[in-house]
Amino acid sequence: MSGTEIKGATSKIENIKSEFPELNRVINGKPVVFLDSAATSQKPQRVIDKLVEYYSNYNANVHRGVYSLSMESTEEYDTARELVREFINARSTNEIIYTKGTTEAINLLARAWGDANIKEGDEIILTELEHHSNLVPWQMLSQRTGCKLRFVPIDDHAVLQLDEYKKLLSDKTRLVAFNGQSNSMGTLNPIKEITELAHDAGALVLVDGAQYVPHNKIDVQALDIDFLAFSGHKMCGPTGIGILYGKENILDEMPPFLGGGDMIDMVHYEYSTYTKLPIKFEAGTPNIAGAIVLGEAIRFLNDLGIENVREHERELTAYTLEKFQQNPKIKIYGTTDLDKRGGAISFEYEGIHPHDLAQILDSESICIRAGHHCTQPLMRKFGIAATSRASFYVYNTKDDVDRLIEVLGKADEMFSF
Ligand code: 7TS
Repeated sequence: MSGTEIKGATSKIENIKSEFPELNRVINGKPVVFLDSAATSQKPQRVIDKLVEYYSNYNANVHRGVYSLSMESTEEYDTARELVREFINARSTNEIIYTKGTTEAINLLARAWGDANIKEGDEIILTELEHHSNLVPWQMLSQRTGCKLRFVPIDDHAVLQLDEYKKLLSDKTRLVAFNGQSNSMGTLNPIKEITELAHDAGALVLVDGAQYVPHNKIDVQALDIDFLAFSGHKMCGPTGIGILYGKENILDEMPPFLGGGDMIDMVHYEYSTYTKLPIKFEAGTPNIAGAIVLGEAIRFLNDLGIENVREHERELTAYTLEKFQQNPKIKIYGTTDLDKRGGAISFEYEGIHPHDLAQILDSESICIRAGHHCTQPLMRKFGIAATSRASFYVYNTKDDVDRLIEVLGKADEMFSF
């Protein structure tokens, strides 16, 4: 049935599960239904093949060798950077820094930009919706410098209160850092509006794009954001590779983050000078395979069309919310306005602890996440310790949602005694 289910809907993405080997697994006699893509996505065969191709054919260090293999690996590595540039519409590949992931990208920024530009009395605005990765590095910066962190509040539907945001902005604001899409509540935040207001106040903007970039079209020039962080593994790419985008003039002025090989110009015993962007921020042997394979993941998403990805998930989200709303025992967290949310749905099933629910679902090979989703302050705000979360990606189908609903029914029976 899966495959035919999506037909008739407007989604341009047919069932592509067969391209994802792990989704063809059957565990305990049940086909895997993967509903935890907010944590990490599955990988299509062509992305896996690219990893094997790299290690089988042109494994060699980049930017060092004069021999053909090194030139081949360097060319693939640089091509991947160009693919990333194009994907987010950056002006230049100098603006694309390879990192380990979103977490490292934000830490890089907090260290390199933060330490050089932030002083006591300055303010950084975050939101109540942030993942720990976009909280802790700024808390650490605040401890080092004495700057103050302020938080844009959310309403009961986990939507940012922009009127309150406007009140927080002042001539003390140096940076506004927020996620494009919440991993925990699914909220899609108005990037352009938040950015314009920040710029009017003279502040820079960082978008944590870990959940936004894999699912939505992003154009860093049109949005005029100063920094963007995202991870390859949530967008069909490998783990251990991510991106920090930054406007070239700002990155140029920032001191390096890590010191070592490659990032230097001249090294003396007592001091060194540093090379140009983007290598200035890429000390040591980078994750060459990761970068090249991320390039293949981007080609895969380009072939699908990122707008189609968003549309596909929007349909699945609408379908799921409709089914959830028919069951009075399910409490949905976050907004049900499809223009304001993506495909990560946090919910609570009356009388069943999220961890118990996740275990029951697992016994039927349905993978969802239960916990605080690395948003402990947000959970506290809602007066809960955890939620259950189902999150979608390109390979999910309405059949997946039907199986989730079916097993939720079974769980309900088990707990109704
Ligand atoms: N920011 C957001 C909004 C995220 O959702 C995540 C990971 C990160 C930052 C960190 O990304 P990383 O690749 O550096 O780890 N989110 C999740 C999640 O929701 N479940 O597991 C990881």
